[in-house]
Amino acid sequence: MTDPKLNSLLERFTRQDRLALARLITLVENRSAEVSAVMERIYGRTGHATILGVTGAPGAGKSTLVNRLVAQYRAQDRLVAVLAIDPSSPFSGGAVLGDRVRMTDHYRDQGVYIRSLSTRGHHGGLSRAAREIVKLLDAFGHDVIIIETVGVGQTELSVMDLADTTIVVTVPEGGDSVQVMKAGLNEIADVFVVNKADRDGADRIKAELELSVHLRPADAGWRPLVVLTQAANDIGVDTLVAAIARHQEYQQAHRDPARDQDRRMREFVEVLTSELDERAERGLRDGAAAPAQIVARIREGSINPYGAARRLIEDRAALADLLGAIRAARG
Ligand SMILES: Nc1nc2c(ncn2[C@@H]2O[C@H](COP(=O)(O)OP(=O)(O)OP(=O)(O)O)[C@@H](O)[C@H]2O)c(=O)[nH]1
Ligand SMILES: [Mg+2]
Repeated sequence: MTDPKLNSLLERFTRQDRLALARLITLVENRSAEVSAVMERIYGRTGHATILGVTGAPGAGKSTLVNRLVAQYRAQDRLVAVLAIDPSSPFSGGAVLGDRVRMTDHYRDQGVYIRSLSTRGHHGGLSRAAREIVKLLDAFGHDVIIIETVGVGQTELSVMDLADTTIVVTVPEGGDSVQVMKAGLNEIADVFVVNKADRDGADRIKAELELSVHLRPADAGWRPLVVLTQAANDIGVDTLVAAIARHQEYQQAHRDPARDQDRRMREFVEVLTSELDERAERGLRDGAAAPAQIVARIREGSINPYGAARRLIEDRAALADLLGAIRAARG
């Protein structure tokens, strides 16, 4: 993409053109060379949104609940975005669970932006892509951003790191709270939801979760709240909204500068390392001039990768050439 094209796209983005937002998100999904420039330009507009993470076992009712949350925040006249991290294959059309809920209720509402991000094809860069999309949604002017993800793998969990408030959804069915503990979800929860409270055993799960919360040391900070909901019947969702608000107030009152610094540092390290990673890969692919001999020797197997990597890293000029190749390729 040429600079004027990118500029006009960004200009439309700042005028809250939803198509421009969609285009920029697609750039992130495709890991285009322009992503860093885009992020650098929009970053100053971020920091306004409240970011909620909703996670839990497949079929727990996360999407149903997110739908209800969207309705509640819309009733408060807030602009809402939903990012669904979708583990389903693009080919099977998401038929993981036949009855899973799609967030179609709000498709006509211009105050709601819904996007899904497939977990496939990110080569471990899912959390970076998710982070960048959240930044875009934030910079666009959304007040509330809800990220939905199935709490299974490590990458899905790392996405929850983006959230200001993490909501872990459980259900009364067989041993679900035990699964939650095993998956480490109890450690990241700010609010527990026991959904499908119309079914037997919801009170017992709630008591179990509350017990586990109370077993924490008194000085451990925020004690997660436990909320019963019936997302399908729109019951308990207002209580959940109140619990989320309480957590946010707690965080406001207990701002921890050290935690903010850590978070910024983590973000910087993540951006820096993946930037180096992507530049090196592109540089090698686009045939940066200097490391050509090394690449030739790698290909024929006459040098081992460790020796080759060390030589390249220690040769400042070659390294600069390799990492700079992207700029040359773009300009
Ligand atoms: N009985 C009952 N069923 C519910 C409730 N909430 C949601 N469901 C149903 O549970 C099923 C799964 O709901 P989803 O919202 O798709 O669950 P999910 O957690 O988003 O599922 P995945 O995204 O596939 O992991 C649907 O059939 C819902 O109608 C509830 O409170 N009670
Ligand atoms: Mg879902």
